[in-house]
Amino acid sequence: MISNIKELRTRLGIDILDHHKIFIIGHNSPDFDSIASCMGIYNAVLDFNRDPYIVLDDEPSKIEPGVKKILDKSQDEYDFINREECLNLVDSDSLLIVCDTNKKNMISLGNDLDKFDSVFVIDHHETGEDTIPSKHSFISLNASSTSEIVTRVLSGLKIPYSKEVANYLLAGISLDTKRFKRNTTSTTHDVAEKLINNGADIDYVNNLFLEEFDSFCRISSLIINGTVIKKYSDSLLDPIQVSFTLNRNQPNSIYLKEDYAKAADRMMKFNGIDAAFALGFVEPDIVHISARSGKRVNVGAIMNKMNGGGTFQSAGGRIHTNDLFGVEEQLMNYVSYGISDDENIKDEPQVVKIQQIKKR
Ligand SMILES: [Mn+2]
Repeated sequence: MISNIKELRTRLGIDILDHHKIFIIGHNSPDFDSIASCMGIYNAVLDFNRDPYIVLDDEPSKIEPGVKKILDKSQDEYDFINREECLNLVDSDSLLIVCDTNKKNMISLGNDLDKFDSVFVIDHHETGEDTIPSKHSFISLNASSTSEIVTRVLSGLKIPYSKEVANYLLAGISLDTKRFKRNTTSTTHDVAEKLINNGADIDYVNNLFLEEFDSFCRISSLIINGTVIKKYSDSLLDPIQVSFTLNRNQPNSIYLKEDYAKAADRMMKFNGIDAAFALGFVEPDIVHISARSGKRVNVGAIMNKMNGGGTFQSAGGRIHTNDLFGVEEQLMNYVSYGISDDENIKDEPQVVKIQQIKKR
């Protein structure tokens, strides 16, 4: 185990130079600290003239909005790959650098560690039974965050980084210190000052934290202003109830695909809702549908009818049209195909061919 930053810089530099492909991974469900430290290390690898990749295997819709914003903005400059792509690229000359965790079960490559020639861990959490076996590790419980450690690596090695990376690293520190209220040392403040001198902007960082609130408000307003609930069985005590959410006042509004998924997820939390659909434009003329259900309605079957797809409880699709209400009406008519207590539905030949909704 490496015991100080100076040794970390040297060891890391040697290990990077010793390999050709450098894979960098943070913990699952990335936060500002893990993604920022991965990006900081990415810059170091580039400076050493090696090929870096950041491995990210989370489903985009499940990534926290502030982190998602960083990822979307960085898409062109960083090589983000998923676990499968990584396993296709990895060879005997590959190094894996793990940032902001030291636990096997916290990374998507936890069971693939033997495929790498060497593993290097940089972290600030306690070790335990599940700690990744690695040739080199720097785990400092005194550091406020992995971003703090990585910033010290970058400045010690005089590796240049953009003001965006400075922002993300500052966000990482700010997250793990609850805005500099916990776990800080004088080093934490020195590092923050360095980041600000390198272009980090406190206002930008604070706004990143509000991203989640923005998304919460957007989805809440979509649900409140645009949800209708329809009954699909005549059982008085236990009717099948399906919700349909779309922006009824301004149907042309464009939302993120994830917003619809989250709206449908949120509707499913209400007692008495058996299935939830959220739909609307993701681009002009492209309607996206997210469908969720419990045990009584097969939304996969319904979305198949709409030329989409998915599983019993989670499905979706896209339709090229500018008639959002037309899509909703069609969806409402197809719900009966998914009501699962009708045993015949699965074997029924698809007599009703879906009509492509015509563009008006
Ligand atoms: Mn952290």
